[in-house]
Amino acid sequence: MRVRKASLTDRATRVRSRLTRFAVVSGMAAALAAGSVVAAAPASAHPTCPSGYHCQFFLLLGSSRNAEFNSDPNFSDDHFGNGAVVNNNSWAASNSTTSDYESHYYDGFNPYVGGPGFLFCINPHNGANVPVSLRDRASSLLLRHTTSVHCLA
Ligand SMILES: [Ca+2]
Repeated sequence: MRVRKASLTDRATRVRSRLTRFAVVSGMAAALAAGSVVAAAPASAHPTCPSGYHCQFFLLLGSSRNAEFNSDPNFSDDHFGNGAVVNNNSWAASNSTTSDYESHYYDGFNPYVGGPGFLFCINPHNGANVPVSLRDRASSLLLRHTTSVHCLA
């Protein structure tokens, strides 16, 4: 009974967060259509990602955030500022490394160099909103020094 109640609560929370996302994205689309917002790819780490950290965002860059100082093999115990779990739930990422580490994101847990599940990477001092096909998939973070991998930003 307890488990069932918890799972219903989780489902309700998820539905609410989807609705919130829909409202936010719809609002942005309307603003874009009205020409009141200039869309531009950020050329630097997002200012809300603290120096030395690798950040994931619930919605677009600058929205509710989680910051990691090191590689993290499992996002299921990490939460955004709004309380939502980070695992399979992020739409954007930013890299404020102070040691030239690239942020490499993977679909599964316990990633390793050359292993399966690589989704995308973010170069030092950059940030990006993740393409729709890669949203809500990142489950872990692997920091790598300068690689030849083509990153989102
Ligand atoms: Ca995943």
